[in-house]
Amino acid sequence: MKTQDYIAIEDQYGAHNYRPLDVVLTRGEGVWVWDVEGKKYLDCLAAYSAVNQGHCHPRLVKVMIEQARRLTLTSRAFRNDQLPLLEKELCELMGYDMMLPMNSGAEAVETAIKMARKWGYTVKGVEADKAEIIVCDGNFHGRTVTIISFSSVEKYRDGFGPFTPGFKRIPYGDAEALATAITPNTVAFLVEPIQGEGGVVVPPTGYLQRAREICRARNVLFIADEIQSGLGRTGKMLACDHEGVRPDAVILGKALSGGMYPVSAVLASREVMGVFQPSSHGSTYGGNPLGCAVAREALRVIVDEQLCQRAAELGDYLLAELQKIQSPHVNFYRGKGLWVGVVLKEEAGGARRFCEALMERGVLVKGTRHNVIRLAPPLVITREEIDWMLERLREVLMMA
Ligand code: IF1
Repeated sequence: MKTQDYIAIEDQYGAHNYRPLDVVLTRGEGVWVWDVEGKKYLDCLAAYSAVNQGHCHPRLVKVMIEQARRLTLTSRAFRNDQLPLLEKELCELMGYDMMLPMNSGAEAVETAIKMARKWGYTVKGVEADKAEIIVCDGNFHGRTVTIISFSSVEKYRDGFGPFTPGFKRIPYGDAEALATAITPNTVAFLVEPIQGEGGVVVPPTGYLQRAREICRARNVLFIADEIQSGLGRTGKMLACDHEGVRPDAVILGKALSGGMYPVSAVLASREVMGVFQPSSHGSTYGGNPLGCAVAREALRVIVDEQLCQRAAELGDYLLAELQKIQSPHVNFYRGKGLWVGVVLKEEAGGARRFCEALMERGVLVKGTRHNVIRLAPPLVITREEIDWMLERLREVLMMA
């Protein structure tokens, strides 16, 4: 079957909730993927940073296969011998007391929301059903009804009401707006240290630190959604590390399993995570031994291959080289680590045509917010591969 055959089938049988580029991938290795026609591409999206370790990392494939042969799912009605080890290793690596495993990122965000509310009622003393959580304009935390309830993007919400109350939105990057928005009923501030969907928006230096201080002073939980920004992408294990900020809770997903299998988690102190009691929360697949074994190895790969350091060094190089491209279409470049947004001018006509032109030349990227091209290759990329990508980017950004 050819590309068009697969597309025709998907058009007929698949829900049309995406408009992907017309490339049908069948194989991946490191930073490279191949389509069904045998054409090779450099993957500069890395499945929205889930594949920081590179496609089909041999160590992850090995653990996945071995664990699949041994035991894959017990449910949490029984214990398994992988979950305790992931709990210990992840908590020690990140410096937290406790963790709670889930599967998708959205589920982990929901978990953090439930945790914050329960903490508000049982520890902070907020009156029943009055808890408020503050979030930011331009946020992206997932697709559940509760999460889209506080999205500022109309197309994520349109037709899906009624929505979950209890959220208040403030401008991103504005710590004073946070101070003003907090009331005695505020239990948490939920924030992305860098906004991904928003177009790789890096907040002003000092913002996270200031927000952290405000939350501490006002007895509000500071919760960082590091699902996309965490695990090396920005050049540190957590994006909050750039400002020496330690959130009350951290949400992880995506690269926690290196693209093998969905694994997400919430990390917090004993005081906060302690609000969960038996039967108060859970998931059939959450904490399953297959996912846990893969996540343990995915974390070891990040450490062993020094992916944070690689992202920091190569990210600086990428941004510096990009800034040399005097494109008539580019407004400016921004980003941190191996996570860069090419912000196009309004007249450039949107990111899609540039993404398509790059695809023609063997580079896969995805636009966000219509006028930002996002570059986020697997962190195992080499300098030579970045040069290869830059050559093609130069060509495309200089076209008419
Ligand atoms: C899609 C965006 C990226 C996330 C943060 C939670 C989640 C995500 C910070 C939910 C997910 C995704 C999902 C993907 C597109 C994508 C995305 F452009 F939409 F915003 F990455 F930039 N928190 N991000 O970025 O995690 O439940 O999906 O596992 O197609 O919706 P999930």
